[in-house]
Amino acid sequence: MKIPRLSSVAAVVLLTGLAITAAAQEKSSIAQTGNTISESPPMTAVEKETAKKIYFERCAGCHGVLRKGATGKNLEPHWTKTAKDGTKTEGGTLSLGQSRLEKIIGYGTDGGMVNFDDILTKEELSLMAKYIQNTPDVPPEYSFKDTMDSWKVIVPVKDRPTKQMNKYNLKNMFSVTLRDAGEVALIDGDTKEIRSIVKTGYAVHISRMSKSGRYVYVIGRDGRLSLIDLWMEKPGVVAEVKIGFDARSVDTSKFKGFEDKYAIAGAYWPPQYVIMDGDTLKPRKVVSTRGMTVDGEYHPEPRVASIVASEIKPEWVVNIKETGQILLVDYSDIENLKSTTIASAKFLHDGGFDASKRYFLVAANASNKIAAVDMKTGKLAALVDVAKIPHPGRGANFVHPQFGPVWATGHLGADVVTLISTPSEEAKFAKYKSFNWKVVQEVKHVPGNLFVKTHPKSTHLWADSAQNSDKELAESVAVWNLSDLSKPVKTINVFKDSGLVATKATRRAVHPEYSADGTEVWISLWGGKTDQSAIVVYDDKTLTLKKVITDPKMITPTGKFNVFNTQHDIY
Ligand code: DHE
Repeated sequence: MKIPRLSSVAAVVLLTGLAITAAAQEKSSIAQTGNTISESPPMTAVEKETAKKIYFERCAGCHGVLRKGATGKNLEPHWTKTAKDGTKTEGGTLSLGQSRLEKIIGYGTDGGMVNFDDILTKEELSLMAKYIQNTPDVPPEYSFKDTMDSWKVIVPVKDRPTKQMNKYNLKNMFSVTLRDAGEVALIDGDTKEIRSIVKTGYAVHISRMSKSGRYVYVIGRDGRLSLIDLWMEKPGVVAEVKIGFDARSVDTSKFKGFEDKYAIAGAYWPPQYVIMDGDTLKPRKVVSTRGMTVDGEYHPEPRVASIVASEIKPEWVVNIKETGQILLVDYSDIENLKSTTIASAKFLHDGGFDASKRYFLVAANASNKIAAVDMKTGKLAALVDVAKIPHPGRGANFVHPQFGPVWATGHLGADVVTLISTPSEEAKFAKYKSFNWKVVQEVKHVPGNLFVKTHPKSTHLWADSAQNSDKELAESVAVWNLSDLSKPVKTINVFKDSGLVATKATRRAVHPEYSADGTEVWISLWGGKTDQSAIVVYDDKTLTLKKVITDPKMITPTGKFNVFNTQHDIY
């Protein structure tokens, strides 16, 4: 299956669908021996600089800055340069060489590598093929001082409102990622009006809410963290800090007594996390995540993937992608920081809580596993084998008619939604105990699923297929009735419903998100930077179209974060 690019202009486009299997990954880390490897193709300083920028923006997300491989394949020169004698590597896939690399980058592969022939010129394809046969550039480190120097308070705490100054129903506000614009749109969930468009980091990624729901934390792929105060008459950015050169995750302190006190953000490069004051983003601590993988090998680039705040202890779960180590970082005394290291499986990515919020379930995506951490005991509760490349987003929790409480994950690389039974302390669920941590059902879907979602008040499960190579499937979502998961109750072509003018561009239907009261589902129609995009709102009960929100400023909408649901981890 050739997986298409996510967005024609997205800055960092390679997604988890590019993953190779754990077995192949294993092979890719074995140094090639015995072959005589050719010299790296020469490049001028200008060519190198250009290629370095393209690599960082478009390739590093999956392959890693040091090219050790994670979701994408290892791209170190011993794999990419031609073997002079033509002998094969242990994977059988011979070191690649210029012409083969150009083809792979241009057209993609069946293994999941996306095609770049329509965004990179022929010259750029050739340049990138040369570049990855050369030794990787090691980007600079980013110190506590650098973080401190980047810190800006735009509106000091003393000048901020002491009560909500606007009349919006903040609970039902949505913070919407406008990915390629480097902005978020704050959209009123009641009126569907855009209340504010706020400049944030480059290729902005996710939003998270403070425990009180007053502050929105937005992280850009360039490591820029923006703090938005929803109490201002016109909500806007009140503080900013750059936590590294490349980042994906952020959360805040949610334990009783620490509400809104701290924020934490995780960097891909340098591999580290930063703890800050919650209301000003003043940096307090930078902690490196370099260290040993669960297999006992040193890794120089273990990137910080998802971060989530526990509500039962003053702790954050910090998932380290390449090492497969899950850290429980205790923020009760940040001067004397303690953390627990839990070994799980490599290539940790995204995840969410079970319904009781005692367990955090995270995808080890290129290992085809889900790891569950018990937040109460601070131990690994389970490591569950699942189908290829799980990608839960935050997952979906509901009570299965036959198996009791389950948590659902979709898959990029398989045509199922997996349901895993989760423990419950409620007496009425005791009868399901024997199913706990087992895959109890694989619901038939299509590959290329990025996000699944339901709501405690809903009777439906929604799943997108945004990464499917079929245009129609990429533009559609499937909905199941929770009482009968044998087949979708409806497959909705969101693009057709939107009434947007059809062009060659795919408008991917991505990331279902509920309104605060659980009655509506919002879905982004994600086109390229110059295509008209929209958010399409459905009535969750009748599964009928309610509203199409579109605006020239709505450029590449992707993730949508309802304030109340994000604040309380409702999914
Ligand atoms: Fe994401 C969550 C990493 C590409 C939309 N994404 C996450 C998380 C990580 C991650 C680690 C979990 C954050 C957390 O919970 O703290 N994403 C990555 C990548 O490394 C990757 C694969 C490639 C890259 O180079 O960035 C990538 N992600 C994308 C996209 O292209 C998506 C589809 C569109 C976009 O806006 O960038 C995308 N990722 C999202 C969304 C979430 C997310 C919407 C949050 C889901 C939620 O419901 O909370």
